[in-house]
Amino acid sequence: MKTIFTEDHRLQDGKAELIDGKLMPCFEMPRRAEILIARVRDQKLGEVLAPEKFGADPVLRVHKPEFVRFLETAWDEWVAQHGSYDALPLNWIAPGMRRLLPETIDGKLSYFSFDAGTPITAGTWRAAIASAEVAMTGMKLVKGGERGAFSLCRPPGHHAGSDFYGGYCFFNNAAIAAQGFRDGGAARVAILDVDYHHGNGSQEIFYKRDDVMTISIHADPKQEFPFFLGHADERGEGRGEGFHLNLPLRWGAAWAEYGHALDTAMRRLTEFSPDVIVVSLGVDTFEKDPISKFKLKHEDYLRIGEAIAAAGKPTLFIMEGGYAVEELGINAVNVLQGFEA
Ligand code: Q9C
Ligand code: ZN
Repeated sequence: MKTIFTEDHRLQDGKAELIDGKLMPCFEMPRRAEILIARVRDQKLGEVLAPEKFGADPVLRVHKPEFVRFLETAWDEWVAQHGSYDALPLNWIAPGMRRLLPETIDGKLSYFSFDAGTPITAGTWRAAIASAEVAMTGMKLVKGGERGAFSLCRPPGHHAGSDFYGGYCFFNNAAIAAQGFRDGGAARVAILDVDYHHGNGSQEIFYKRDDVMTISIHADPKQEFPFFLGHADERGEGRGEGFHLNLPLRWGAAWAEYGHALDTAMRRLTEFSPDVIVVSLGVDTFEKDPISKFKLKHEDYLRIGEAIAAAGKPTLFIMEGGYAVEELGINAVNVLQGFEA
C-alpha cells in the first residue's frame, strides 16, 4: 500500500514533558517517524508520497475556530510573554469554575489543554497542519479506490477534541479524515482505535452522531491516561447512542485478552456496515513500550492487520502512538502487512 509522509513532522520537536513528577525528554519525538518510514522503505511496502496542501479548512470541519486560531498564534504569544522555551500549561479548570476564554497566553494554554505532556513549540502549528494534510491525502487515495493507505502522521491526533489538545496530540487526524470521507460522499465511517490509550478526542467529536462510529480498545481509564473517558458504559448520546463502543482492558493484557476485544470490535463494526474504516494505529500496546502496560508481541500486530482486513472494507491507517522507538517500525508495518496478506 501507499504511505503518505512529510519531513515537516520534524517541526514538532518538544524538549520536555512532565511525567512521573519529572520533566523528561519528550517520548513523542521526531525519531519515531524516521524509524517508521525507514521500515516502510525497507519492507518495500509501496510508494511513499508527499501530502497535498489542504490548509486549515478540513481541520475546521471537526475543530472549533477559536481553538484553531489559538494554536496558530500560541507560540508567538508565549514567546512575547516568556521567551522561546516550550510552552506548557500548569493549571486546569476544576469543577465549579467557569470555562471562559482568558485573554493571556497562560490562561489560554490552560483553557485549551488537558495535560502537561504536550509542549507547544515554534513549529507546532506547521507540524500539526502538515500531519492533518498527511491524513487528508490518505483519505483522498482511499476515496479514489485504494484498498488501503498509510498516513504516517506525526504529531498524533486521537486525544485532541473539538476544542482541546493534549496527550501529544493537537489536531485529530483520524477525525479529520473521517469527516473528509463523509464530506466526500461516504454515508457511514467507522473509526477503529487500537492505540493503548483511549481515543477520547475522537469519541468527543462524534459522540452525538450516528454517521461516524468510534470503537476503541485501550487500557482501562480507571488505571490509565486519559483517566476521564473510555469507560465501558459510554455508548454515545442522542442519535449517537449505540454508535460508540469502548473496550477497556486491564494493565497486563496480552494477546488472549486483546484478540478477544478485537473480535468484539470487528463484530460491531461489521454490523454497522461502514463504507470505509479509519484505523487509529497506535502500537504503544507493545510489551516493551516505556509508558504503557500491555503485553503485545511483534507477531500480534500481524493478527491485528488480518482481523481488520477480514471486514473487507477500504481502510485508511492513521499513525498514532508507540514509544518503543526502535521497534516501532516493525509493529506498525506488521499491521499493514497483516492487512495486505
Ligand atoms: N504515565 C498517544 O499515545 N502521558 N498519546 C502518559 C504515563 C500521556 C499518549 C503518562 C500519554 C499520551 C498518542
Ligand atoms: Zn497512545
